[in-house]
Amino acid sequence: MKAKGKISLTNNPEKFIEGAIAKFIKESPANRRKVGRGKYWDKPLVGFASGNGPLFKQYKKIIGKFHFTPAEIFTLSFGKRKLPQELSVISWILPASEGIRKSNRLETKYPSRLWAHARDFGEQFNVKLRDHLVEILKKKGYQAVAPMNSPHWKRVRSPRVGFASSWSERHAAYVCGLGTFGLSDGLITPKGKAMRVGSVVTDLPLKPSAKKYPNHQANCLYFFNRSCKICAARCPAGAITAKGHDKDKCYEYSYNTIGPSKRAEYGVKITGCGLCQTKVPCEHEIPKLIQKAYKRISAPRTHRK
Ligand code: B12
Repeated sequence: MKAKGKISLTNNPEKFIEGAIAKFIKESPANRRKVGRGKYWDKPLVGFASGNGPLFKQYKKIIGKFHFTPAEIFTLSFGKRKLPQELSVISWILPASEGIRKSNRLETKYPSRLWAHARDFGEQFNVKLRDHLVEILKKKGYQAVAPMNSPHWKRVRSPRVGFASSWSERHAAYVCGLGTFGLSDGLITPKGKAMRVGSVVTDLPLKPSAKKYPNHQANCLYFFNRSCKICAARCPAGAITAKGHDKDKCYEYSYNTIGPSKRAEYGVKITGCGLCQTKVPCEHEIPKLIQKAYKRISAPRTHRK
């Protein structure tokens, strides 16, 4: 007998997927910190999009020809004959827990030990989460692929956009209505920018999430009113200016300048940096001023006397 009120994949697929992701975050031992108590990631944000939407085609121009459409990664994974008419994209945001964020807020030069652990072990959890969701969907009879876990995914060095890859998790999250890009390039979501992202492409039909933001930079205070730039002041590599994010400087600092000594000290294979993601107004929320503006726009108009 079915448990009363249980959300199934057939009666509410979106809620079912959200529940499965939230449950894994809550229960998986891989989300438990190796140092101290607590988790790497808090409750997620989850969004959905049609894989056939026009933005994925536009990404061929915005990012580069090398960026997969959902249909391309699906075909590479399962062959052309398996390509259905409709595909869906599921994207999630893993907000860094308060302890991780707090520790990095205190830093001015290097990422904290906890931040580096979240970058390394927390992303290992994210890899498991992608596989877990693919497994669940397969058990229910649907095909699914996590582009970033696929052998077809690759890093790309493009002459036009610099460091990139054949599937950008943030661009997928943007299509799923989960946030917009900031001056630092970080995706600013209702749970902020101190987070990691994941996604899966599937043939399970899902209702696309609402598109909440007016443009792809709307949640950044600098793009909103030319103020802030706190992420630029926080960057120890001088990689962020009014012109945007210098990926080469960012890479050089986090991988080559601080990387070798901190990797050994913290016991990780990769440290990240993330100072631009903490102690900024978009760390764990959309900046308050922008939230107010959204409320004004969506508030019902009252009759003036
Ligand atoms: C390559 C890479 C890097 C490179 C380059 C980053 C970059 N900007 O692309 C380097 C080494 C510098 C880097 C650094 C870091 N990374 Co990194 N990295 C990646 C990786 C593997 C691929 C990114 C990719 O494909 N980018 C594609 C290019 C084109 O993206 P872009 O240049 O940012 O895109 C711009 C344009 O497209 C533009 N745009 C122009 N016109 C339009 C129009 C529309 C409609 C849209 C939507 C966009 C758009 O908007 C964007 C922002 O300016 C992803 C994992 C993944 N598969 O996504 C993680 C990822 C981006 N990194 C991540 C993180 C956390 C970091 C670090 C904070 C390190 C750390 N963990 O401590 C730093 C700083 C990140 C930053 N400020 O962007 C997270 C992002 C989380 C977030 N909050 O945004 C990701 C998504 C990993 C994950 N799974 O969560 N990273």
